[in-house]
Amino acid sequence: MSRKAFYITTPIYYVNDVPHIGHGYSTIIADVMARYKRFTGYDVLFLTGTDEHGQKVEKAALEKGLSPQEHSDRMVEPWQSLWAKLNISYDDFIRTTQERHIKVVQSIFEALYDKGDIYKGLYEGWYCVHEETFYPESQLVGGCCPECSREVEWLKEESYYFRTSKYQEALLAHINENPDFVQPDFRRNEVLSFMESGVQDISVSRTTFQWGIPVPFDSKHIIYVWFDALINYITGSGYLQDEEKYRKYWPADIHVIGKDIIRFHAVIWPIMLLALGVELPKKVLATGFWTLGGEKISKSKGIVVDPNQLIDEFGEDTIRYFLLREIGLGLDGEFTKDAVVRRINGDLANDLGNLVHRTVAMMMKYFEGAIPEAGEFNPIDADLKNEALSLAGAVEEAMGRIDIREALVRIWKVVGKANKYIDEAAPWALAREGQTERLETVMRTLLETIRIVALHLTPVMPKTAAHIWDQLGQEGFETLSFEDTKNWGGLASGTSVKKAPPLFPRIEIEEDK
Ligand code: ME8
Repeated sequence: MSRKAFYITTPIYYVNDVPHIGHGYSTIIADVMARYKRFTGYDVLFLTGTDEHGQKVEKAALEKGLSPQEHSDRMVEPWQSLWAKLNISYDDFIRTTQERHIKVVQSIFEALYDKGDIYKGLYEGWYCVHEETFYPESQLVGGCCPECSREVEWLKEESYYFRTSKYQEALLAHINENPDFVQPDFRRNEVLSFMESGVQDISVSRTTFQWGIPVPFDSKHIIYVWFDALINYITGSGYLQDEEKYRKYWPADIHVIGKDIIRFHAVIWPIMLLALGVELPKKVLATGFWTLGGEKISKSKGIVVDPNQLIDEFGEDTIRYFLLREIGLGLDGEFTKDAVVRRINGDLANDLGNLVHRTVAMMMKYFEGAIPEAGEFNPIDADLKNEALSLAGAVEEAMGRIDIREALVRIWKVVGKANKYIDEAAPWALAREGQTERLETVMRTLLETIRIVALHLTPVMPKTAAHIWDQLGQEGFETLSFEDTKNWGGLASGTSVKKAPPLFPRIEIEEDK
């Protein structure tokens, strides 16, 4: 039987600049879901990429004295190298300047034109180059862009329009019938109230600059960058290129996006698909923003946290863990190094690291590392075992809601319980009193619990999970699956643990600054 397919995407990022930690956030969320789904047996397609057309990228290129294509070719590198550094397991990286994408965009534009859903008109109104968005006068704030507060440009040019208004009732019905389509709920309400004021036809072509995909039947026009960019999701699924792949992966299961681009994804994109007669994605998941001093982290505002530096300082798993554990999905979070250090010293060094380190050290001391069999269980052993085994259900439930934070909270509950178990079972006293059989049971119970915890950590902290697996002296980490978290007694007999440096050294804080 063929495995069930799961298709997840990130926003495709503008190449006008290098990435910051906020971009890392949406990509990490998608990566964790992709890894989790693979772990649970799905055939996953995970797509990310770069958005390379439009006035903003053209402007950035001109400022550097490069052609937009040269500029884009250079700027892809910092994105791809950050994803490698963050251990992002994407299956495909799409660039909107690729031939495969250009062809799909042009075909769609032409099909909608032939259908009468794209028509020629005149656009007169405001445009924000930074947001690559048209704004009606009523939406401006103090005459500036409502999103980024920059100055807007007045445009007056011939333009093709997309008949968005025609499909608003159909989209409303879809959103009402599929409460999960836009998540979290409060974002769905935002979309619904935006739609109440009526969806206007949108301008989908420009004539006053060059950098874009030409309208196939009217070379004076280039296609609006958002119309082009949104199509990446379906290009990536094989649409109009590979029928079998497309059938397998489309509709996408989750589009992970930031809250700033929700209207494009929850209104414009589904309407494009409705017009094409293509099934809508199952879910649009909007994340919140990371802020610094209360302001959205944004390269162009000079409010940045360099993810490369952070990874060099703290390690990629720590950053992955921090971003996912610190804030609930959809909410904003303030990024501070102090908060990162608190998580390292608390959850990672004190709780998880210590559990593994203490257990391995005791194993070396009492059994020269050789993993023992367990004897009769006492109630405290059974209690820890049940807690560890019940993690699978709790994690499944949380991940089903894409509540990665809750999954981590549940995992750490077991970590805490295991640390408490060490204190209660007091292996050192058992060793001192020569209660070898009891000591064997306690150590085996701890090791099995750590095995289960390590497996559950795989999607969020793949490197750490592999390190723990190594310290447990086990092999075949790559072939494990979520099912293995449901068994007790999974440690191979006759194996020995291996001593290693602490997983997360504590970071000294200068307290009295
Ligand atoms: O909007 N906190 O690209 P973009 C959290 N090309 N997430 C943040 C963030 C922050 N401070 N800053 C950015 C575009 N992001 C379009 C998308 S998709 C068809 C086209 C994340 O480079 C967030 O997910 O401006 C946001 O939606 C995305 O980066 C936009 O990146």
